[in-house]
Amino acid sequence: MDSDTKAFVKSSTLVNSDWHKTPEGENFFRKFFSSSSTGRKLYGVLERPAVFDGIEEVTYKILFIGKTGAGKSWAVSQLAGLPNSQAVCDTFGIEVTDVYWPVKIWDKVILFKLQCWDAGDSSLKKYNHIMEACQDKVDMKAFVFSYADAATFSELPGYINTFCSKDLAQAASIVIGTRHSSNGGNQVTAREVEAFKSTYGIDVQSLNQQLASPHSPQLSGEKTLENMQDLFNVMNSVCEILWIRDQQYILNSSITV
Ligand SMILES: Nc1nc2c(ncn2[C@@H]2O[C@H](COP(=O)(O)OP(=O)(O)OP(=O)(O)O)[C@@H](O)[C@H]2O)c(=O)[nH]1
Ligand SMILES: [Mg+2]
Repeated sequence: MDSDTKAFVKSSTLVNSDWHKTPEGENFFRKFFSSSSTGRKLYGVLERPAVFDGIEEVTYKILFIGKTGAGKSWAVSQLAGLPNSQAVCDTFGIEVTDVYWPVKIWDKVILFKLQCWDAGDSSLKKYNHIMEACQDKVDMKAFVFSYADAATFSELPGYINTFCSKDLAQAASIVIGTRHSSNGGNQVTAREVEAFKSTYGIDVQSLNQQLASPHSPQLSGEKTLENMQDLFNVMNSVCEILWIRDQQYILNSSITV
């Protein structure tokens, strides 16, 4: 892999990861959660969250990459709070889902609009125009594997080599593991994940398979917050990595001016 990719690895804690537990954070997050349906507020193409005036909004394109069945579509559903279908179904073509997520960086609240591009693995490999559209101006590559399927993990290096080509050198990277079980039974071990992290220098975050419960995710109550902790971990890491990448880009530009 190229050295540019490693440069965007999360190296510090800029995002306040416990902000949603503070009165200010909880008040803010209430605008993004609803007690009905999946718990999250969903937005149509022309809609956006009602947020306080003066909040900075930043938009990024994230491409989800991984073997078929790894859980790319499932992961996007989780991040967006969409209702989940358990049906096994390859994604045909490209699906783009907008996910809004507020974070507190130092003393500033920033609203991230993440455009999640999810193409079925077979469509991505088969059609050049799909590959080109997905790679165009992408800000982050989210490599996905399933803890329940070791092959999805062992094939990650091949995907990383393919997608970390020169054209995508400016894009940041993260790895998201789906179907993580806290009670053991994972086909991919914590030790293998740690070894992967130190070899590739890419942050690895996990989504628990129980996260999909349609009745649980309200933003109040200890148990509910615990259920959603992995969602907060993934979203905060994604935003932080993108933020660091931008700061490094600004720094490098100002040095060369
Ligand atoms: N409960 C649960 N189901 C999961 C998880 N990850 C994947 N699935 C299910 O596994 C199946 C395959 O996942 P998808 O998200 O469709 O796989 P994909 O990576 O999008 O595959 P392609 O579109 O073919 O490239 C679906 O039925 C998902 O609902 C998980 O962490 N928990
Ligand atoms: Mg899919």
